Amino acid sequence: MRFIQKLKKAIAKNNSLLCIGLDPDLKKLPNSLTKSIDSVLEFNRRIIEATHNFICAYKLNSAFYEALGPKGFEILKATIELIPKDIPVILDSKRGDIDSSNEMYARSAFIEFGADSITVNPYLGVEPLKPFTKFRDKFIFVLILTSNPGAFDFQYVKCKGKFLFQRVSEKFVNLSNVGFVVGATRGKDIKLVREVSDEKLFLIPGIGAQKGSLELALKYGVNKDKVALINVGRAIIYASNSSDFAQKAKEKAIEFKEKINKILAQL
Ligand code: OMP
Repeated sequence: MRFIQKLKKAIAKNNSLLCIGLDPDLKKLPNSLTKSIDSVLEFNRRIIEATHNFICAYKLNSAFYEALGPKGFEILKATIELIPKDIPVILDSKRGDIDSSNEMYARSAFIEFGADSITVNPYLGVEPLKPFTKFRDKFIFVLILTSNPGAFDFQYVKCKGKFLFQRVSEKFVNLSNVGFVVGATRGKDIKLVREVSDEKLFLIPGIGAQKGSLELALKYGVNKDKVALINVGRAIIYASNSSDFAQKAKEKAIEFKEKINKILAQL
C-alpha cells in the first residue's frame, strides 16, 4: 500500500497525528532492563505494544541503531518487523548523495529494511534524489527547516530575496511523494514553508525535549486537510526510568495525542 494511503488509514483509525520517535539510547534505557544491546529490542517491543493504538507513524532514527554496531542493524530490522503492518514506518537516516549511491541507500531503506518512508538531505540537489522517488509506493521527507540552532548557519542565508530554506522548498514543491521536514522550534517561520504549498505533508520534530511550540507547529504546519506529522521521541519513550516505562510512555502518547486534537479543533 502507498505510504500516503497507509498514513491516512492510521490517522483515521487512531484519530492521531502523533508520530513516535523510536530512538533508543543504551544509556537511557529504564533501570528495569539491563543496559545491553539485547535490551534495546525488548525496550522497543514494549513501547510499540503500549503505544501503537494512539499514533499514526513511527520514526526510527538510524543513528541510534548504527551506533550499536552490526547488531544494531539487526535490531533496526527486527523493530520494523514488530511494528503493526498498518502503521507507516519512517526511517530517519537523512540520506543524500550522488544518484548511484542514492540507489543503494534507497534499496537499503525500502527493500532491505522495509521502511515506508525516508528522510533525505537536499544539499546535493533535486535530481540525485530520483532513486528514492522512483519507488512510487514510498515517500521521502526532505529536510527544509531544521529544529537545531545550526539551522541558522545555512538555511537562513538570503538567496535572491528569500531564505535558502524557502528556495529549497520551492524546488520540491511539484514533486509527488515528497514531504518536508520542518522543526517545531522554528515557530512562526514554519508559515514561510507552508506558504510555498498548502498541500505538502510536513514532518515536524522538535516537540518535547527540544521544547518547540505544539500550538505554532500545528497552526502553521498543517496542510489544507489539517494534517501534519508531529514527532515526539524522548519525551515519550523515556517517560519513566522504571519497570512502568511502557505504561508511562502510553500515558504520555495519549496526552500528546489529545493535546494535538484539542489544538486542531480550534484551528
Ligand atoms: P526528540 O527531540 O527526542 O523528540 O527527537 C527528535 C528526532 O527528530 C530525532 O530523531 C532527530 O534526529 C529528528 N529531527 C530533529 O530533531 N530535528 C530536525 O530538524 C529534523 C529531524 C528529523 O529529520 O527527524
